[in-house]
Amino acid sequence: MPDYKQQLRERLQSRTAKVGIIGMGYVGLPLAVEFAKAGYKVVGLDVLPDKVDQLNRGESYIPDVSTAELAPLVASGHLRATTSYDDLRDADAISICVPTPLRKTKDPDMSYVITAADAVAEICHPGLLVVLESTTYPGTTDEVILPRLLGNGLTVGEDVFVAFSPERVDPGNPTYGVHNTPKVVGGVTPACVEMVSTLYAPAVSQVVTVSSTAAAEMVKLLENTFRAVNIGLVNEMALMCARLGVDVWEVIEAAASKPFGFMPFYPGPGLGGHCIPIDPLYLSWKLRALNYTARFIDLASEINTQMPYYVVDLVMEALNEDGKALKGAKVGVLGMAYKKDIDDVRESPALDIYELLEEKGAEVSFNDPHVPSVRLSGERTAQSVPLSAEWLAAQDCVVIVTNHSAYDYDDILQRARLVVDTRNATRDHAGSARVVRL
Ligand code: SAJ
Repeated sequence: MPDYKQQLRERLQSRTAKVGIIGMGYVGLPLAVEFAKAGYKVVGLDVLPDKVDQLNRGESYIPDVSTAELAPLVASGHLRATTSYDDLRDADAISICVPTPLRKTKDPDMSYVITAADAVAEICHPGLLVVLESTTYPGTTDEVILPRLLGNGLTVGEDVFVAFSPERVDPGNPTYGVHNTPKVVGGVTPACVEMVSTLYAPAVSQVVTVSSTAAAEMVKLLENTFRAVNIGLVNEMALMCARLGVDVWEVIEAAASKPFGFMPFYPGPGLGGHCIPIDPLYLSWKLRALNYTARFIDLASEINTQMPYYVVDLVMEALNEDGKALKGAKVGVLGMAYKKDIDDVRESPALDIYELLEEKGAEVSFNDPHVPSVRLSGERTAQSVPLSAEWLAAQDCVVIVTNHSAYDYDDILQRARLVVDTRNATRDHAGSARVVRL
């Protein structure tokens, strides 16, 4: 019986291993690049032929991966892309980096993970290491991935190795990337932990091992639930400060002067992105199946999802102060992306605010320097309008929903007559506009 663990260890340590990455998105592509830079031969699989063709031309479509960085790796043969799982048949290790969204019913959509797991099971062979990176509920690796691989009569920890390692990619982060963000890993057996640690060691600054795949799955959920719950707390602080007539932004800034035991979060128009609004609901869903209610997660989600309605109420009240009804008013939204200086509108609260304003009868338009157009409900689309003095002056109310750095807030306050600022973006700026802050 060959010693598959020793064979795999040698291939990984000598960098002669072939590594497959399933899903060449904002997680898979940066990981593929770091594995290729570490010396592995990397094959990235994606279902979109255009992406595969673009990658094989050495062209990047992910802002965090430059073409200048990608092209040499493709030219040297260390990185190539494919749409066929046949090209992964001789892989020594495979990382699964596919989406884990929510269904409309707010339940986990595991279809991408299951499709990938079934495909890997078809090509699974003795000596293969399989790592799930997609954010998911504790138990997924052991309950969804592992059984599919063992169907080949393999023994985990002896001739197949299975692990979980949460992705920690923060798109647009200028400081942290795959190479300098510690990588948490958990394996089904100690041998699996050794193999996954050996795989990642040359590609990342630090490997952090935990005792099980469930612990590794839970690490990621703690990280993002921590954010969602603290954002929910500070959003409720904003609602309470409004009732108290206290400036929540001043309170947070002063609290942040405490050098220990405090971490500032900031109120906003709601919770956007493909991580923070979604990951905690994977955890609460799993716990419901275990007859436990994750109260903090549910309460934070309730508060965060009602923030767009609160913003629309602020607009309505601000217009009312001017003797105007929201119905028929011109309202200009500044920023549709879910956070500043990015172009991603997934789960963006700006979309909710836009449509809620429309439902109230307002004449709504938006500007976002990073988002040329957005898709609205009912297959409608809206285009970003040029940020002109005329457009600003023509609005009965301008709502700052995303505080992009590209905006000239002095000019906005000079040109607009009424501004609802949901991000405290105008705190250091002045103009003739009346400003209402969250
Ligand atoms: N938000 C607030 N108040 C805050 C912080 C964020 O309202 O104090 C809002 C943002 O506007 C956005 C949403 O919450 O709509 C999520 O913002 P985020 O800063 O958490 O950014 P994300 O969604 O890009 O989160 C990612 C996550 N990275 C991974 O999952 C690997 C998260 O773990 C990172 O901590 C986060 O980036 C980051 O720190 O930038």
